[in-house]
Amino acid sequence: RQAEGATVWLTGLSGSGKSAVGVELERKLIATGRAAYLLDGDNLRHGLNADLGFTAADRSENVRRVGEVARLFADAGVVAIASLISPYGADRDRVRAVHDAAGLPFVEVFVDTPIDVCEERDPKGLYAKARAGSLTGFTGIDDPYQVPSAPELVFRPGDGDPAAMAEAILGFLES
Ligand code: GGZ
Repeated sequence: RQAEGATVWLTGLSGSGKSAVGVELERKLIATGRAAYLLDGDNLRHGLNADLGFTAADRSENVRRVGEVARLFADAGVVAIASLISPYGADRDRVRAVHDAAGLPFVEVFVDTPIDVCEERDPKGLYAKARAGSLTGFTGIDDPYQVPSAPELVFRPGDGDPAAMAEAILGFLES
């Protein structure tokens, strides 16, 4: 096992900027010669998790699977960067426990972008659909998001752009 392996777990609402932070973090890690791999929830739903929807049970299974994949990457010496809404605290805690049991660092990062900001961005028009009732069970509108109780890092929009947030995560990883 390589000592550099770790999992950075980005959690937050749709449109919070998780993926943008993940992309920047992956890019910066690779630029400094480290192995990193971004596991993006939305992308993985086309392959590994193509059988899963957005019920509570399916979201839990989605988080469990990506958590296991992240652990394998971390075990191989890669910095796994997971970007999933991961709305349930118990599911995130289970992923943390799996890493703890394996002696692998787990860094939970709460991308705490308020819902009104996410809704204003609405890059895919999903909030508009959820408000109109044509998309049901949307996180933050008519489905829960449980705020992390003890994340290693929290970012709010005033903390800077995704590159600045990625830089802060890099600093945390190095310390
Ligand atoms: C939340 C949904 C939903 C519902 C589709 N609720 O902003 P996006 O589009 O690109 O990212 C969201 C993505 C969420 O997938 P995750 O795997 O991260 O979710 S979870 O951790 O809860 O399993 C959003 C889109 O899928 N999307 N329907 N109902 N987000």
